[in-house]
Amino acid sequence: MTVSPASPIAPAALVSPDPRVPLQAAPDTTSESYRQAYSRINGVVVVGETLAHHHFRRLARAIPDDGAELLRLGQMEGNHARELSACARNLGVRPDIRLAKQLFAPLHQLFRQCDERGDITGCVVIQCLIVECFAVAAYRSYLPVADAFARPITAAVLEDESQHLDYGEAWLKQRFAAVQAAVSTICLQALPTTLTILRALVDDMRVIGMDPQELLASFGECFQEALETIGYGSSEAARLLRRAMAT
Ligand code: PL3
Ligand code: FE2
Ligand code: FE2
Repeated sequence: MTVSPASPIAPAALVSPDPRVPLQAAPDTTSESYRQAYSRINGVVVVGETLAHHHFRRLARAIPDDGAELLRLGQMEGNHARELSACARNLGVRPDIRLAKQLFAPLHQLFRQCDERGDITGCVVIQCLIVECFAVAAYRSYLPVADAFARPITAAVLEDESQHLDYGEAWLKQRFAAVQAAVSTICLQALPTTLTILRALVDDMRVIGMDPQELLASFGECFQEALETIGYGSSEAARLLRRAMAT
C-alpha cells in the first residue's frame, strides 16, 4: 500500500482491514444504481450456482465411479446458491432471475446436448473448466469491492470453486489423448456464449466497482492454465483460446 507523503494518515474508511485485498473506495451499496446493478449480477451468480448444482448431479449419473464425489461437489453448489443469494437479501435487493436464466440458457442447452449424446468430455469441460474458471475470475474480482457481509462468503466460495476446477482437470488429464479433440470442439462452441454473459454485465460490473477488463484477463489466465494442466502445450492452448474468444 502506498500512502502519499503529503497525507501521511490515510482516511479510516479507505483502510482495508485485510492487507491482501487492494485499497478501494467503497461503492455506495444503498444507491439506486448500485441496487439495480447488484440485482442483475447477483441473479447471474445465483442462477449460475443453481445450474452448477444440476450439472454436477448429471455428471454423477454419467460417471458412476465418481458418483459420490460429484454429488458432494453438487451439494457445495447448492450451498453457494443459498449463501450468495443471502448477499442480495442483506442489501434488500431481489436478484433478477429471469434475465439470468436467459443469459445462461445457451450454455445450459449446450451442456444438455452433450449429456444427451453421451459426450461426457463436453459436460466436464463446460461445467468444470468453463463455468468454474468464470466463477473463479468473477469472485476474485468482486472480492475487493464486496461489502462486509458478502466478503467472507465470497472468499469461502472462491476456495470451493478451485476444488471443482481440480476435479475437471484431473479427469481430463487422465485421458487426455482420447479427449483432446472433443475438448477443443466444445471450447469453440461454449466459450463464445460465456463471453456473451460477461458482455451483458459489463456496465453493471463497473457500477458495483468491478473491472470487467481485469475479469476477462483473469478468466483467460485461469482457462489457459487449465488447458496446460490437462495436457495442451502452452502455444496450443493460447491458440485455442484466441480462436474461441474471437468467435
Ligand atoms: C459455479 O460454481 C458457479 C458459476 C457462477 C458464475 C458466476 C458469474 C458471475 C458474474 C460476475 C459477477 C461476480 C460478482 C459476485 C456478486 C455476489
Ligand atoms: Fe459454486
Ligand atoms: Fe463450482
